[in-house]
This record gives sequence, structure tokens and C-alpha cells, in this order.
Amino acid sequence: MTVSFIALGSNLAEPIGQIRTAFEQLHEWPGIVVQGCSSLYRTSPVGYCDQPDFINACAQIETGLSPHDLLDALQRIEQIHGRERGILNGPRTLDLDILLYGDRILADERLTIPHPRMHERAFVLVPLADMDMGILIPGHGYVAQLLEKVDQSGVERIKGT
Ligand code: PH2
Ligand code: MG
Ligand code: MG
Repeated sequence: MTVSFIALGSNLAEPIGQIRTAFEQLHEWPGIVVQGCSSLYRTSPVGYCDQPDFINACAQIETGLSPHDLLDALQRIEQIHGRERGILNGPRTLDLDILLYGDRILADERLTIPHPRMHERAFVLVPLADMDMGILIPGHGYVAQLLEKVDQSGVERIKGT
């Protein structure tokens, strides 16, 4: 079993509901146990700005699935949420990204771990820090240190989550 961190994001079709349902689907998926969920955050879009705000969160899971089998599972859950692939970085009902998989470093045509932009994205680092400030991102440093370097102004915790 390997501890892995997953980023969740949605900005279409009732995003808060999309994220909550995704937490449950992850937990119910064979070979995945959800160990912790962050708060939910309302975040300004990064990269492609002409789209609605996102809801972002992170989950800590434990899994017996290989990285690629885990990616298959995440893509299946995205499909259940009606994910369509359109504009790069554009609006989506649900995006599930593998951030970390144990201390593995991996890069092929389908999958790069650690996620190549996680260390510079406040919408990833802030929810990750909810779970553990001491997470080490191989090649980049600790979440607590990286958080000090990013602009957190576009990231607002949703009260009660
Ligand atoms: N995801 C992207 C691009 N930009 N911006 C925010 N705020 N949240 C996201 O999840 C996000 C984004 C590509 O995956
Ligand atoms: Mg993705
Ligand atoms: Mg993404």
C-alpha cells in the first residue's frame, strides 16, 4: 500500500457537489482508501482566466493500485462526472490529478509524478497544507516552505468545510 495525494478541481455544474461526490467515489473505489480530505477552497482560475472560479481540494489516499492503474481510476471518475476535454486549462466538471505517489518519481507520456506544476500552485499547496505541512515534494522542498513563496490571494477557504 502506498500513500498518495490527489488534487480535486471543478468549475462547472455545481462544483462543490462535484468535489464532495468525488471524495465519496474515491473512497468506494476498489483499492483506494481515503485517509483525509482538505477543506474546500474557492480559487481564481490560473493559466486560462476567462472562466468561472474553481473549487479545489486535496485528498490523502492509501492505495494498492499502481500509479497507472490509479490514473485509470481517476479518469473513470472524471468520465462519470461528464468530463469533456476542450480548451487546455479550461473549464471542467471534475479534474483529478495525482500529485504524489509515495516518494516515486516518474515521467512518461501519460503521467508525471510529482505533478509538474504542483509546487507553484497555491490552489494545490494550500489544501495540501491542511493535511500535512511536512509533505516533501521531491525536487522542490517542503509544502510549508513552498507556501511562503506563492501568492495565496486567489485562494479562499469555504467556511464550514
Ligand atoms: N486547474 C487547471 C488550470 N487552472 N486554476 C484553478 N484555480 N484551479 C484549478 O484546479 C486549475 C486552474 C488545470 O488543471
Ligand atoms: Mg488533470
Ligand atoms: Mg489539473
